[in-house]
Amino acid sequence: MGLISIMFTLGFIFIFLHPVRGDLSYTVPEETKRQYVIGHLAKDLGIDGKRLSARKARVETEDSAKRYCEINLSSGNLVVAETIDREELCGSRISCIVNYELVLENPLEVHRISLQIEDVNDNNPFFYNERITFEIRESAVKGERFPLEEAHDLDIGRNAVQGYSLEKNEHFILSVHENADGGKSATLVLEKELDREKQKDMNLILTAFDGGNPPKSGTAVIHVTVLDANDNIPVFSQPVYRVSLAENTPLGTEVITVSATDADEGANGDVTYELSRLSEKSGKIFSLDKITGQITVSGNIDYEKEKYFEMRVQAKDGPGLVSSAKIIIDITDVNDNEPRIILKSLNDPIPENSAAGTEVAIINVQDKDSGDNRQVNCYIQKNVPFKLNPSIKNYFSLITTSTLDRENESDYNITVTATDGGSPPLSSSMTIHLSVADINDNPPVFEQQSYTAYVMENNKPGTSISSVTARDPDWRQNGTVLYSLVPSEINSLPVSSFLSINSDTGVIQAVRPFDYEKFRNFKVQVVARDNGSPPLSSNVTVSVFISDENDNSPQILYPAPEGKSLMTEMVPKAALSGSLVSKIIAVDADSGQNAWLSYQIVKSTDPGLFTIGLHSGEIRAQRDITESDSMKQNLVISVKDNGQPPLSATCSVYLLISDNLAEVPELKDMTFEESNSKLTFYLIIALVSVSTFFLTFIILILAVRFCHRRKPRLLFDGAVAIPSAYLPPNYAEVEGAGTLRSSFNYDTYLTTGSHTSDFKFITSYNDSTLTASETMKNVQNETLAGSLITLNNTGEADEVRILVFPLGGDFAI
Ligand SMILES: *[C@@H]1O[C@H](CO)[C@@H](O)[C@H](O)[C@H]1NC(C)=O
Ligand SMILES: *[C@@H]1O[C@H](CO)[C@@H](O)[C@H](O)[C@H]1NC(C)=O
Ligand SMILES: *[C@@H]1O[C@H](CO)[C@@H](O)[C@H](O)[C@H]1NC(C)=O
Ligand SMILES: *[C@@H]1O[C@H](CO)[C@@H](O)[C@H](O)[C@H]1NC(C)=O
Ligand SMILES: CC(=O)N[C@H]1CO[C@H](CO)[C@@H](O)[C@@H]1O
Repeated sequence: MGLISIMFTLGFIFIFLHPVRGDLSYTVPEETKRQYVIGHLAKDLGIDGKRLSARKARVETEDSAKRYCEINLSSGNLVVAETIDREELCGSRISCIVNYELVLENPLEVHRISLQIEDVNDNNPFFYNERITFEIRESAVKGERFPLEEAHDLDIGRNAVQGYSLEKNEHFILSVHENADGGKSATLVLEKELDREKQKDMNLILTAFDGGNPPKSGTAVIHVTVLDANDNIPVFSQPVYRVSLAENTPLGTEVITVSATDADEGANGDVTYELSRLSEKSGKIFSLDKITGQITVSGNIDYEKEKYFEMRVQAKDGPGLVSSAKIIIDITDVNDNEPRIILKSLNDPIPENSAAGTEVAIINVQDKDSGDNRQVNCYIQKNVPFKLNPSIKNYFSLITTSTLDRENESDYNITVTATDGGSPPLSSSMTIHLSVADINDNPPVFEQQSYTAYVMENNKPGTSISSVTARDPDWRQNGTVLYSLVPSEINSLPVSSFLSINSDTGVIQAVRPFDYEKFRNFKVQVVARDNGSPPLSSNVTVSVFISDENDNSPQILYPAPEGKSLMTEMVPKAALSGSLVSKIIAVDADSGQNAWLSYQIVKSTDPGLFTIGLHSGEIRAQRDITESDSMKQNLVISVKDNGQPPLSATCSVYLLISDNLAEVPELKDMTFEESNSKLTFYLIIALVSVSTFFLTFIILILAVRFCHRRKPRLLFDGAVAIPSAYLPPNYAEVEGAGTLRSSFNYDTYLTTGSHTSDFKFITSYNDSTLTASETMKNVQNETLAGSLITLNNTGEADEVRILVFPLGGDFAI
């Protein structure tokens, strides 16, 4: 449009330059209404207005160009035909001139009319974009500039944009400057730093104004978006997190959740957590959720190892700004440790003679817990002679409460129990094994108070006769028992020649055969001694009783054994039935049944004439003796003891039925029926001659000593004295200990069973009175005397043997 106008105007000027007579130039403001008088044309032309119409004055345009002015023929004025818009016509050109031709006819005249159109402030400044947006980082520094789009105004000159103004705000100001083309433009200048966190965005109204009168203005809105800068560090909700936690809390338990906030947005505000300054230990025990900040238990918490944990937690935003807070976790104790018992010293074994109160062991108890959980109570069981004595802190000494006896209780299991004060309490126990050491405090003790041993006579040497046992409850050598015999004498021989004892087993053995007939019992002392140092001992009496064996055959004292006796009993012819004729006297050195003798007639001249008392040995006539009976009667008598097997002896008794000693010579025949050899006869002669001297000497002595005594009797009346020497040597030795023996009636030892008074002395002899001994002596003497008389009467040498017995006192001669 502008360009066309320019071309048109140039062409118009070229064409009308030469024919123009006078140019008319007028100025007209734009936007005037129709009929606005531009100028007085007629006057300017100098012609009467009325003539204008006649001359058909008119304004011509070239081509079809628009005609903005016309001529009011009636007034002769040039007036606005159509409202002119300068901006439309000339745009931003400074001068806006429209040329027309004024054509007059009659005569034809052409005048150039130049119409300068004046600008009127009829347009507001305006911005092409009414909304101007900026994104500015909050980190932008003061003074930073942000050029603004220029405002436009269709008007020109003063009516064009003259300046800008900005709504008042605290961050920005405007800087206005002139452009190269003369326009004005503005720049937004940051006056104060932005803070997204305070104000995320803002709208500022920018006003552009022109210089018209009145001025006009146009506005635009500047929208500033503040872009985030990571200018905020994460901030924890608390600077220090403190929490207490019981030990042994299960894994996975939440301890605490930390939280930190970051005012920035997006990644700048995304907080992640991390534990820092963490010991390796606590790193295993706690774990932190990076995102949620939750701290959980991931390991075993042991109060006894760590009482509290201190760590730092770090919060980090996306770009890496960090802040940290402290976490303190106090661990509280739980009674999870049982007390521990430690044996510090032990005095084992302890001698049994230790005094009450002796210290045996030192015990220490410990508990790793704290507070009440640590208070430990310690005790032992009741049934032992020990007690615990509290000593300094947590130490106890175990002492004895009485003396000990190893033989009663050789070891102890002492259970020490420790209980703490927790709830529930925990306890533990320990067994102390304590041995009691031996002291040689017990002598050996025999199982019996005394021992009695029975042994058969004629035993083999080495026979065990008894065994003693002593017990010693002490230990090892202190309880090892050794046996020995206490040295003593038996029949003036050392005891060791009779008995020996096995020192280990206590078996007592006979060393030699015993002879009941020599001694029947004896006592020995056995000592049991232990092997301690010093040794302890005790002793016991062993009574040894020798039992009789039937080893002695009956000894016939009267008459002398068969074939050796020349003795003949005189039987009165007038002897009646039942009268005592003679009596066999026999003894047996054995005792009891072995000495219980019985008599039997085994052969007799006239079997019906005599009988013998089975046990008395008294020979009696069985019937009255008659004239027809043979004068010489011969009896063979067997004497048998009651032993097993029985032993026996026989003898012959020669009876002469006669009242008259004159018939005696026949004796010789009778007795020499079995005549001895001449050798025997000479031997007897020799013996008699030696003995005669000896006997004469004795007779002399006896005659002097006993001249006053009564005459001895003959033995026919049956009163037989038994010489004491014939009695077994031990008849009178009766030991009180042997009950069996004491019950025996010593009468039974007597072989005859006779009630004749002369036997009584034997019974009284048992009483061992002094008078009895005297009697014995008398008896001996009587017998001796009696025998001598017999010898004298018979004159036979055989009687000598009998006489020797009482003198020598020995059967062997
Ligand atoms: C032996 O020990 C028991 C318990 O162990 C006790 O009752 C008794 O009195 C003891 N006897 C002696 C003799 O010490
Ligand atoms: C002590 O304990 C041991 C082993 O448990 C056992 O052999 C012994 O018999 C016990 N002693 C006592 C006196 O209980
Ligand atoms: C025997 O007893 C004595 C003290 O009388 C003691 O010293 C010794 O150790 C004991 N022997 C044994 C084997 O116990
Ligand atoms: C035997 O024991 C008694 C006391 O029991 C004592 O008096 C005596 O001396 C002891 N004898 C010997 C030989 O040990
Ligand atoms: C056609 C027209 O508007 N004519 C005007 C010309 O001027 C006179 C006087 O000034 C007016 O009266 C007419 O109306």
